[in-house]
Amino acid sequence: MFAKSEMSSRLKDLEKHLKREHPVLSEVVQGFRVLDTVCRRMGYFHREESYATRTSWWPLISILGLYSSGKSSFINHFLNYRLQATGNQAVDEKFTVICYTNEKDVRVLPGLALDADPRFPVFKISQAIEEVAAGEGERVDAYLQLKTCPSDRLRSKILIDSPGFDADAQRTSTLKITDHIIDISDLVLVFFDARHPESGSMRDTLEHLVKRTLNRRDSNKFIYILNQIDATAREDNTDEVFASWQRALAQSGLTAGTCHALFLPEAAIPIEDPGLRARLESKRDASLKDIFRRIEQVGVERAYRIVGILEQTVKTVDQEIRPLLGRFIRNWRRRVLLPETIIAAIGLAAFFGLTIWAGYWEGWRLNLPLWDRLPWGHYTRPGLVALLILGAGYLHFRLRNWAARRTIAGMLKKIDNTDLHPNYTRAFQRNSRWYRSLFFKQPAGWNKRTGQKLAQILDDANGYIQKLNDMYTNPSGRAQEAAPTVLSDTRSAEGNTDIG
Ligand SMILES: Nc1nc2c(ncn2[C@@H]2O[C@H](COP(=O)(O)OP(=O)(O)O)[C@@H](O)[C@H]2O)c(=O)[nH]1
Ligand SMILES: [Mg+2]
Repeated sequence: MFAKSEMSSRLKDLEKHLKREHPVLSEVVQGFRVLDTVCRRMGYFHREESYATRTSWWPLISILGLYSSGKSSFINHFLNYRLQATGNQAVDEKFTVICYTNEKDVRVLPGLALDADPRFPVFKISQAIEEVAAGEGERVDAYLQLKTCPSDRLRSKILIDSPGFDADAQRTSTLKITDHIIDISDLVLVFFDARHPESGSMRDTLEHLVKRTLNRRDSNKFIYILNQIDATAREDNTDEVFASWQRALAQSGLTAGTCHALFLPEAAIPIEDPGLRARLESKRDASLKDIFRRIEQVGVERAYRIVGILEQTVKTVDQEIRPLLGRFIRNWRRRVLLPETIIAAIGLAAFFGLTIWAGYWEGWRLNLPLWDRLPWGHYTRPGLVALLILGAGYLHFRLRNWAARRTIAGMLKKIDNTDLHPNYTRAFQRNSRWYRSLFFKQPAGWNKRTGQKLAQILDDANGYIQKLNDMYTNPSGRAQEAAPTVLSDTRSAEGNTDIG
């Protein structure tokens, strides 16, 4: 019965991993754990449910784009680590989920390993593949791999490198996975190739992206990158190429996001003309700086958001779940007591009415006919009383059950989020178990200390925010990067233009 649940070891893994790369967040896990316990006591969670796993702990930055546009080269450059294979052929057919490790070496794990991983966005990806590749569990390995890398740049974030977007060769499953990745990403870098600024595959890519970006609230999470602009050096027409590329983006219907032009120093062909080189290099540096800042920033935002989720969850438990359970208890109590009162009243009225009408009362004495004929023995009186109690008790408990079922059904109808129905059903049932009195004020599992625990979590949350502020604000003068500014969507003016 007290065997360790899978969830508890999962949370341990999560905590262990966070300790290495983001100690503040690893403390936040503890807050979620306390909330989990509270919810489990109330019957709202079963053993394997947890608020911690409903949160995605790492911001997801996905790198999409055309074949050979330099996605993998960019990742290597960002990580300052030769992690991904690069080349003009399609070197990587798989999506590669890249996350931090403090081990010295890179490890490559098959897609299936992601299933057991506490980093949940990834977990959801493999689920999505399952849906696309209809139950072929092993197929996950064909689409997805996990790489761990010791680059410090990777702390508190997850990158996803993707196979190129290529017109016809694209299998629907790859496209579906791409869509899913776009959905769950916090930042999406879309790479284009300045060598072929208006190719067919570019049009396909755009068309596909447009579908995903229209009407999104988070469409500003897209950054469009025209890579390999060193290729424009020969004809010295960088600005034209950049402008016509931007036009193509706008014409295809992309209305939000940021554009950048760059090239990757490690891969670029040398630029002869020193003046041109200086110009392109400064454009590139501005772009890279801006992109890197955006990447850093999603990590910062995510950290604050998680603490926000913790606080929000405390409020949900205290101001939503608990009151609903309280309402259940009250409704249920009314559904039991009202009929019982009426039945009792009618019963008594009928009894007295009939006996009075029949003239069985002599003053305060009731003379029931046949009463004296009962075989009175030692146990007759207690026997009669017991029978009466048993009968009443039986009816009472039947009524309690019936009322509980009716109340549960009625209340579920008012809870719009059907995903929560099993949770509420379980918690309601816990409150209507046979040994629970009808007269409790607080839901099962809730006591004085529970409130204190929740208050403590909120207190701790303030402490976490403080620590994040200390972490992300630099007291020695870089005041403009203080937390509040970091939280808003800042965009640099240099080297990029917003579309539209
Ligand atoms: N000239 C030039 N070549 C690049 C640049 N970035 C990447 N490459 C080369 O383009 C090829 C494809 O790069 P890769 O990163 O594998 O592209 P991916 O398919 O998008 O991952 C490789 O041979 C890279 O060396 C760049 O900025 N300029
Ligand atoms: Mg690649």
